[in-house]
Amino acid sequence: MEDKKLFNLINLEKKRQTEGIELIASENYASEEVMAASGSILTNKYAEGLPGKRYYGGCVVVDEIEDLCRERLKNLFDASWVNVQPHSGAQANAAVMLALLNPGDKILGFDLAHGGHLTHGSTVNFSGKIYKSFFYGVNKEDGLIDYNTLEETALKEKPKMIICGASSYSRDWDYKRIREVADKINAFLLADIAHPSGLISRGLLNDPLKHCHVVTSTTHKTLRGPRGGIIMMREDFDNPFGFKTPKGVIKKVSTLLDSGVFPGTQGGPLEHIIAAKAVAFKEALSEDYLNYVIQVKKNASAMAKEFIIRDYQIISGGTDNHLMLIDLRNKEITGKEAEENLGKADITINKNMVPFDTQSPFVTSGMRIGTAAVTSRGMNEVDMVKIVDFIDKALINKDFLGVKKEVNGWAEKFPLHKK
Ligand code: DSN
Repeated sequence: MEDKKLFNLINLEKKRQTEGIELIASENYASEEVMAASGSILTNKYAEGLPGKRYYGGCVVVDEIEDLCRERLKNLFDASWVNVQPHSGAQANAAVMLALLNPGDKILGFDLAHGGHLTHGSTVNFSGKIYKSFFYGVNKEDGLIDYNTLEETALKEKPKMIICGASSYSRDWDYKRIREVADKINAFLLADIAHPSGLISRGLLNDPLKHCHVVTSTTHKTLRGPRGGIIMMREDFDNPFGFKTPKGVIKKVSTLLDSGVFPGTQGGPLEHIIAAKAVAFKEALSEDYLNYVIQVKKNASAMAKEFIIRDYQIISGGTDNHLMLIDLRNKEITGKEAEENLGKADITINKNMVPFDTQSPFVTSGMRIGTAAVTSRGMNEVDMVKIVDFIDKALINKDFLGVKKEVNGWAEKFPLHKK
């Protein structure tokens, strides 16, 4: 190996991932086949356009790969149209907005400070700079989505697009109810299912494709694929509003979305990543993966239960999916301190704003925890109780080195990939 410096760093990161406990809710361990595809020779190929309609020669093989990927994704979510080219979830959302909105149009999304995502209208993001954004949040009393405020704001402001989906909300969504609101004002309904998409794909949570016009996701969280994005639709939502070109031709929404990705917001697709997505979708259709997502959910419930026993305050009182958001104020610890102190014990989490937080986003009052990665290593409900014990010991007793030693010895029992 020529580039010793760089590959030594990669080995250090491998050691970190192997010896520690990974609880960042948006991370996971992709399989060796997913990594092999993403590190393959396909990285050399330019393929702007779509299979059969490329702007470059030599695309025969990558056309087959992208078609295989699209078919597998359609099967996984029972979608009739998909685009597998977005480089990330943020890119997928940008493409959808570019395709369906005009600059200055109003959008209504879940507040980032309550658990939403930057690309759902945050003023520091393109979505809040190009479009005029409005927000709904959660109720202060129960931490659940405030559907009444969502409806009131939608009826008052008449946004052209309503966005549902979150990055730190532990409960399922009532897509049907939001669709009813969208229909009253003739708005597009976009669901960004980046976090729970793996659980949704195998029927463990409500199906957004049944009610939302367009659905986006990342592929590297609970879906356990390479880092990337996707866009999906079901046939009944294609062309609900009759988009017309200047010549009066009615365009299908799916055609607009394809152009939103390329040439709208991206150039050449990453065919090596598309191949890795294809591997991940095949895995996600398997019996093994179904058992995996069932266990992810069981592990999150077991962990939330144990945190509650130890007087940690879980926002909304529990979880329906793979994650939980914990308000640390009763423990007199900030999110920043928790992230730093757990890091010293080789436990990785991220600090997170809690709804109605009084701290800045750099400090925060909470921590977000997810079970997708630890479940990939084969951990079960008993192991979740052990992890909560490690966390509690590190945060409360501050015995970082003692806990780190225990964590490292214990993590050894759970290899990243099955042999
Ligand atoms: N998707 C975000 C997360 O949940 O970590 C990052 O953008």
